[in-house]
Amino acid sequence: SDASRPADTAGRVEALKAEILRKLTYSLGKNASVAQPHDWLTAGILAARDHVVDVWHRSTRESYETGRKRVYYLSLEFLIGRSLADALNNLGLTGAMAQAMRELGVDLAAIETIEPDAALGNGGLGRLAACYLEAMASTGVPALGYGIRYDHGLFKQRIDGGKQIEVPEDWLSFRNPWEFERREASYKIGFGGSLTATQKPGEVFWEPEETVFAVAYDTPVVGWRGRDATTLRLWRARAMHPLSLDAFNQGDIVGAVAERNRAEAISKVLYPNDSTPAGQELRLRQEFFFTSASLQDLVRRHYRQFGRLDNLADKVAIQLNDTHPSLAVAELMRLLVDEHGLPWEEAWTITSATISYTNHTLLPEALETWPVALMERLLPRHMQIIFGINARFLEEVRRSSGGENVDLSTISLIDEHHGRRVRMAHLAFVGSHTVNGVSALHSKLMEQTVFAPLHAIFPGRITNVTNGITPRRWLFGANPGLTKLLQEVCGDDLTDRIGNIRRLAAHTGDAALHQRLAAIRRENKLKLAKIIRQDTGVTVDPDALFDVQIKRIHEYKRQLLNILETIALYDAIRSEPYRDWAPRVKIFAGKAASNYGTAKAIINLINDVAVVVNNDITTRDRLKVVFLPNYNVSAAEVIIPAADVSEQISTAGMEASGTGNMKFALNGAITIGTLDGANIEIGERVGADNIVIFGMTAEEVEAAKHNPRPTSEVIAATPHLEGVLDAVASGAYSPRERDRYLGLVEGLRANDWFMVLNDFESYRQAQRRIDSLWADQGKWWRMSVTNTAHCGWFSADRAIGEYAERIWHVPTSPDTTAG
Ligand code: DL6
Repeated sequence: SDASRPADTAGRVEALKAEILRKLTYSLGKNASVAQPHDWLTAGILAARDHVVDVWHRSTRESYETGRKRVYYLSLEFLIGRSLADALNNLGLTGAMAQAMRELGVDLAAIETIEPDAALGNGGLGRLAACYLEAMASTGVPALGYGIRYDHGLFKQRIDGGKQIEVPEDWLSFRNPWEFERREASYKIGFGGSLTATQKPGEVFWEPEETVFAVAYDTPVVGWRGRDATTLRLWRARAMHPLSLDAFNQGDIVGAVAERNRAEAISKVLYPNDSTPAGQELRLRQEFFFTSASLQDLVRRHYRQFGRLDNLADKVAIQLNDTHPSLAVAELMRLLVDEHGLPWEEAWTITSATISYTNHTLLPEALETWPVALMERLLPRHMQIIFGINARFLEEVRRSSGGENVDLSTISLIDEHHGRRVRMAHLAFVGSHTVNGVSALHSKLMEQTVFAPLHAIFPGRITNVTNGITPRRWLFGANPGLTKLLQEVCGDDLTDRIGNIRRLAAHTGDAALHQRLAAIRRENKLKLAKIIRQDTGVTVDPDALFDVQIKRIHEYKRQLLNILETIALYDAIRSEPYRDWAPRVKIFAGKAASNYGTAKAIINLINDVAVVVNNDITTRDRLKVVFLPNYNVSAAEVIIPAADVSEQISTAGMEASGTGNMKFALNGAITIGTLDGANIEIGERVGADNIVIFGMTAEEVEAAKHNPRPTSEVIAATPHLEGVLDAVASGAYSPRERDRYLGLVEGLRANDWFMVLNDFESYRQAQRRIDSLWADQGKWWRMSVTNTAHCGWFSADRAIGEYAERIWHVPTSPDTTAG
């Protein structure tokens, strides 16, 4: 997967050695004889970074000189993971760097693993943003990602007595060698205060009560073969007055730094809530902080370059990653009207021609709204602008529809039902030229449900761009063994044209290929088994089927369904121990939001079941259950290439897309899944025989919610279910606290909102289908090959190509997206 040319390797190695030693000596002030692993890591990163910077400067200069349209990707989350291996791979320097380090007495692979994960995100949404920045760099789309430089990313998870313990994450403790602080690029961000109308109609002077600085930190992101680079610009909050000397001199030490603490709290920590809006003032301050800094920055850059703003939409595309940055609509209006004196109508035309919005969830509890009163207090001018947008919008609808057939309360930006709140998704929708969902099903449901009234007014505004993943990190980087084999079969240029992976389909039945694939998988499983042993103390058999569910813990993702079925399997093995059971290792990993009690109880249950199952000698070589602590990007890179089965079992209609599902399938795991999100599209591509689908459809779920079948009836009609629920509720898995799961089970018996009971039997049968498929290894590997062969389409390059063509209207370089 290394893009380096063998011919110049020797020269490169020598040059890299010299660069590393120079960094070690002059940037870190260390002598090689006393350097610690961390020093070597930093020196290696700094050496690699120089190469990235060369690309970055060329790329930025080129896009500036040609005046090309640029994409600004606003995201409150970027879940990056580690960067060194990825950057080296993209630069084609992996081999040379490994050799250079080796000659310096250092093991590159070992030091790569001490790079901390940059975990500035919760899950899929943040990881998607990271994949897209890399894919834009790989497909020649000039782009800048804007976000927050959190001092502390997503918490670290420890498992203590089976329970999740959250520990603060500290990725910056050794500083961040990838970034450049840009003190000169700092902006004032206002909060609160008063408004005064100026002489000019429509223009308002806002005098904030509080002002903080946003300071930029830039990280270059290099694309494949080092052709181009994009920028990740993260904002850090700083106080205007870091210290009050007066207070200090009067002995008020705490008061002296109060302003500083309040200001810096904004970029202190990532909100660990996944799919639920955090109803906290600090969260709103974070959203406005990074949105305002980003817009001030891009407007200033544009104005400096072109000296005018009427052509903003020709040169700038702003993509809102979910509703977190949707204040961009109001902030861009404020900048254009109040700061640049444009008339409202013109400003509105520019704003809505520049902004587009991606929706990532339809869960009603996850749709952001903010109380009008809070907005008025914190952002008085923006609230006024939102009222202005809303009044014009509603008036326009009323006029054009003649006031008929439109319930204005459903489209208003203000929800009047729950104590006046601003609907952020409505704001983003109305202020955008295009709104996209992230899988075909999700986009269809957007039209039919949450956005139906707006869709009726703006038909054609909603479009779909099914998510994608970068094959550089998730195949070439994470699974070098498979990549090498794929290059042999599909051609060396597979890494440039992921579409060529389809050539593998001609070899579906090749037994020799199956054997080689099985050997590669086994190696990957051995590596994972070692980590499992280190982290959980459990020994697992690499020849067992590795059945994996890794993602945030959430009721709709249904880890509970998985563990309940595991219990049923455990019971079945115990009652017929002499049957020929396919040995399985059930692998779970994922974090629960710290305030999400049910999700934490599910983690606890999985761990409790693991203790019982793993210590039972009857089932010992047939079933193991492990919960790997502290799931993150780096863990996923080891787990995914080792998976035989990929669990994608969300309640249909609830998982917007999923991206883990794509990574597993590309690496050859067989999906067991519902007809939800992108599972459907994976199924369409690999064919119904090569995926194991079960459960209710989204329509059936919807119908069942409106007309629920009594859970007692469902349980009575489902074999094994009562026994499983009883065991859990009565403390069979929590003997020292027998009622630990009483609430969890009672909750299920009271209401099966997530269709865990309803889908149980169908899931159980699907698992038994998996067993029989596994028993026929020839068939298994045919399925696996088919999955890999047909999942190149889920490349982030394809997704970025669609955004570029249909939403941003920017060209991509044709050679990378081809195939
Ligand atoms: O689009 C990326 C990712 C999807 O793959 C997941 O299906 C979806 O759950 C996730 N959405 C969120 C929503 N959070 N908020 N707000 O994380 O987006």
